[in-house]
Amino acid sequence: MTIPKQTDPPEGPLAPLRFIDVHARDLSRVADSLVEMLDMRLTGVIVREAFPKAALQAAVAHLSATPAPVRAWDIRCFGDREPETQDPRYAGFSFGMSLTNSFADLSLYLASSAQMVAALPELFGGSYDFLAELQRILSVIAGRPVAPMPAPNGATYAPVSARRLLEGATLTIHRGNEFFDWPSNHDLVQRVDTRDQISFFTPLQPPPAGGALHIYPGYFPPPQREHLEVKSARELAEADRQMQVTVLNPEAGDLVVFDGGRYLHRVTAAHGGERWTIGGFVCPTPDAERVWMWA
Ligand SMILES: O=C(O)CCC(=O)C(=O)O
Ligand SMILES: [Fe+2]
Repeated sequence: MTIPKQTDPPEGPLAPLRFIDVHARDLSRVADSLVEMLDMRLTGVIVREAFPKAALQAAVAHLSATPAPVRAWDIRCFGDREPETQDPRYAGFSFGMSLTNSFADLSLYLASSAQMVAALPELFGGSYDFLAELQRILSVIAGRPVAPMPAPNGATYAPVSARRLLEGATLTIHRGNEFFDWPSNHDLVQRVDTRDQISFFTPLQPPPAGGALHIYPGYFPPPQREHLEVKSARELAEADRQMQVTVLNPEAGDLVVFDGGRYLHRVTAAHGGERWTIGGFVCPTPDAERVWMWA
């Protein structure tokens, strides 16, 4: 089996992976750690039991209802037009259109974001303010205020999207910094320091098996990623083992914040049930005074 040789990404060598794992009650131990991620002295943090499971389960129930309070988009719908039909081979959905799946014209994305912003207060059962708690935790990690990013004409980027992977669905190998020059990111790159895009997410409901986050210690270019993706799940798992990926299996309510901008990563197929997560991205503003979140 051919395994891609891991090299340095175009922007320079990668540091060895390093994560800090803390319980939410010890959050102060990861205060100001965002700057360490931006400087590549730290790959990420895992904050255990950041959110109550019952509120997260309420969000899954609300989003599963018909009609859903927020429209679901095919997670693989990269392109330049509105997807008309969802592709059953991929069986992955994003509640709230994600910016990467959007187009140069942001109107559809911003309409979807408005729907998510309007739905968020009720999504977690009404009495739990998920967004406020998420902003509080991220602000400790960022060491400065974290808030949803403003958009043109008084609109707002969605601070989070919810991701649903049906049985067998995956998130393929990618890294966030490669999205900055996509047409859909043209407004975003005016508003943030684009040195590094930091990912965050929390499982709403992990699948019984699979659905792990694999993070690669090195870099390989898109053609080799595609070469890997067509391997069987077993071969790809073996390739990942040989490449010494770091495997994260967060529980419902654990918050993962990591350097998904520089480091390639993927989510393995969900098995035995669906995988639900909610998350987005953060970057400091160019003056470093605050941090914007978007999805
Ligand atoms: O599991 C998720 O929802 C997203 C994982 C990922 O690719 C990211 O957070 O950048
Ligand atoms: Fe990612």
